[in-house]
Amino acid sequence: MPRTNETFDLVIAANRLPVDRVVGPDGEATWRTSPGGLVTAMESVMKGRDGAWVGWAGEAGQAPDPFVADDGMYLHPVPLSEDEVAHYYEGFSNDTLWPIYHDVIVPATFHRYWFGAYQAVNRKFAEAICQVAAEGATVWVHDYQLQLVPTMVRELRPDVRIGWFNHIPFPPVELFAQLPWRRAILEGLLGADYLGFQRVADSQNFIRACRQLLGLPTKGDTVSVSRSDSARRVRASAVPISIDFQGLEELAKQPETQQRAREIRESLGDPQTLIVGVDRLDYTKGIGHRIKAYGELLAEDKVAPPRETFVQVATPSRERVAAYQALRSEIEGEVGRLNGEYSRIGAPAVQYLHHAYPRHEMASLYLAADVMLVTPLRDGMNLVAKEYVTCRHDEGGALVLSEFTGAFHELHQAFVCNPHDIEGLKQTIMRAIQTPPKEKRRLMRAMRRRVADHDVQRWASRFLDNLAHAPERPSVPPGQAPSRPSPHVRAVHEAPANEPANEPAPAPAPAAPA
Ligand code: ADQ
Repeated sequence: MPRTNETFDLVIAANRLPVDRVVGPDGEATWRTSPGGLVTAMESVMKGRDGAWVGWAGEAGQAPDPFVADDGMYLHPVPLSEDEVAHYYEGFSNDTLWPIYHDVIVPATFHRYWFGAYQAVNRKFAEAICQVAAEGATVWVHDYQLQLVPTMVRELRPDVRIGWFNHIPFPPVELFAQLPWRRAILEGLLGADYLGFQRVADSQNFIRACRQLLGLPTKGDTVSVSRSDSARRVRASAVPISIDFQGLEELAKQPETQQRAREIRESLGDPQTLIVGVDRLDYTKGIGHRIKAYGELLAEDKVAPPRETFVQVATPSRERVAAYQALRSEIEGEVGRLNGEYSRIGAPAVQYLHHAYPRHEMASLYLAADVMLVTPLRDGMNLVAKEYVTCRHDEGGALVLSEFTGAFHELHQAFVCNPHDIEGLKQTIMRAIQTPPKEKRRLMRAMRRRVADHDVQRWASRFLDNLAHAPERPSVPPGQAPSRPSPHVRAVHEAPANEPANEPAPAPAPAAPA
């Protein structure tokens, strides 16, 4: 395998490079690193190491040459053609895998030529990784777009150590089995030494799929893979992602951020309760269920603008995929209907914003929100929930959190909901509004402690530690107990739904979805 002169001990591969193309006043394009959780985490693990990032720069056609970003990170773009973007990214990744991995909330689309493009692009990524990986390097592959990469890299470069992390759920075998390419995907992943998932249930789903669909022996959290010339064990476990607690809390504490939060509230007419939802406009996020519940609360006069004001931020997302176009029409139609019926001049029932915002504006919005609605039907983690509690250094606010998020398995003091249960969701929203501030502060304090102790830097170092020791678990140095119980030891069947201090045991969910 040919290598460039520049090789690195740590190689990150993700669908997107952490950069945005910026065109200056002279018309010249430059690339600027886009701040984000993953970048912060990778910066922390790259400190003192030689690191490179392989990914697509976000525009079809020619890619820029490899370059060093402002923060010193070496970025190696993988060019994708228009067809590759349409078939590998919008098609197979977002219209085949995404629905299958999210409980088939919308039907998945299967096209053999999409899978062909997925294979070809995964090969491009594998080759780019091998070009920049030094002898014996650590390669960390991210997410569902690159599931064939681990085996492709192993075949080209048996000297490197390969880890893969799934940002989204891994589906139960009954759903995964629908994929015509299920064997290829599992075999692609099994090229890794270590596979990290958001929840215990996700890693168990993966291990079960290997056993049932490939007939491979499994024991605990490992899968045995033997070929004529080699026998290996691959370890899969949960290592839930987090956010840069310190960085975001600092931003939320800045006087300008706090001032902006006050301005937001004032411009909304200083409501008694500001209720906020912030999501990518995606059918997994349960935005429609939330709006339905809120509409019924308006109809029943339990909430009324401007006393209660609801702001829904829906970030534009995957706008060329048909299911997302349909979702946008549906949500915007529903918001229009509620506003037509329940708004008064100067007091809209729902304030709907279809925009992306800079980080400081998001932090101000979080600080302004008395109640944050996080109601996905299925979500790998949901960073909005963690960002919200991180910004609440004043210990104010209340988090309504769906039990179908990864975050639910960590933030036990949230006001827990099943978004399919519209009646239950309405009651939970009302409880979040009405619980006395002192009690809410206690709950918020506990959630903040959790995120502060399990931040993104800790996530990244845990992942790399697991990868370095795989297929064994990393051992704790003798005489030194782990500082806190690992988040991933909580198995899903332990039913944390019943645990939140503020929640009575939930009633059984009604069978009919919304
Ligand atoms: P996403 O599905 O994108 O991520 P999420 O975890 O909530 O979902 O992250 C969204 C991010 O976008 C947050 O950092 C949020 O602040 C930001 N954001 C949302 N709306 C915005 C807006 N209008 N303007 C600016 N920023 C906005 C996938 C998986 C998740 C998993 C993450 C990380 O689907 O389950 O938590 O990866 O692993």
